[in-house]
Amino acid sequence: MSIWFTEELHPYYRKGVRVKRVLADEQTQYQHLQFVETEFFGNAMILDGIIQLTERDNMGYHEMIVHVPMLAVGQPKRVLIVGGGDGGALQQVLRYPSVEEVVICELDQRVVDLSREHFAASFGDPWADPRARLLIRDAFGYLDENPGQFDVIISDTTDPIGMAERLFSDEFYKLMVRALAPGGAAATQCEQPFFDTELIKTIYQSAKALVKNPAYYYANIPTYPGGGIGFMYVSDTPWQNGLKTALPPGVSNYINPDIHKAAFALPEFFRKELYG
Ligand code: SPD
Repeated sequence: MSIWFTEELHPYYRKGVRVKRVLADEQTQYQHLQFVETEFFGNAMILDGIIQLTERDNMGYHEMIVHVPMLAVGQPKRVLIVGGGDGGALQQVLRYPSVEEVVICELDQRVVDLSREHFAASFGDPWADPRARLLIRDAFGYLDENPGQFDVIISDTTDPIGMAERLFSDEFYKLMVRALAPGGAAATQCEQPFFDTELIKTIYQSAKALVKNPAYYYANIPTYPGGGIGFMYVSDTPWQNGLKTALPPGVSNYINPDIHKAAFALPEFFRKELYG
């Protein structure tokens, strides 16, 4: 049997992966959740028809969204992951011996349960680490209740559609920066320069009003639209501080010092749009 899964996040662009079999398919309280085994990319999680991660190419996403702010801070102790129920970002955060607690604020328990089952071969079971604390709740209220608490915040979200749209708002960025400890750093899923130029510009302006050193960076992920995705680094601490810090113990498959630096180099059309 061979099935093509075709994603249409934008009405003018499609991409597809060949699927060997469907592993899970359910409507949760919040979304349509599917896990499939693909022919090339290993197991994949799809939410409301959009690929969130695959076993083969998630490392570009998770290593970059996690290590860039973690390395900039140096010795992060308290970390918050907004979303991230698949466990990929959590696995990377737990590589740091300095980390004492990671709070994961995820809305959908089923994402965690099924990811534990279908991504065990790639992520192990990061949820079993005593430093991980899962909260099944909306991040807005949690951020509001925890000013100045986190050395690093990682906003590991879906695309800005439906309930996730608020996670790309000025209100969210204000709450997130307020929840950072002095010198802390955040990184957020911040979409694709070709398809989402205006959204990224708006977010950059929000970030610029809140912190001294925001910057946009990019990673290659073949199963995302345009072959990659970007992140907004949000901090008073310059991201370049992280270049002086060694990667934590454990295997990195995407980030290295050259990639870390090069990720902040932007194509000219987009650099002009963002930084003028
Ligand atoms: N267009 C797809 C964007 C997916 C971003 N979320 C990925 C979650 C991985 N932990």
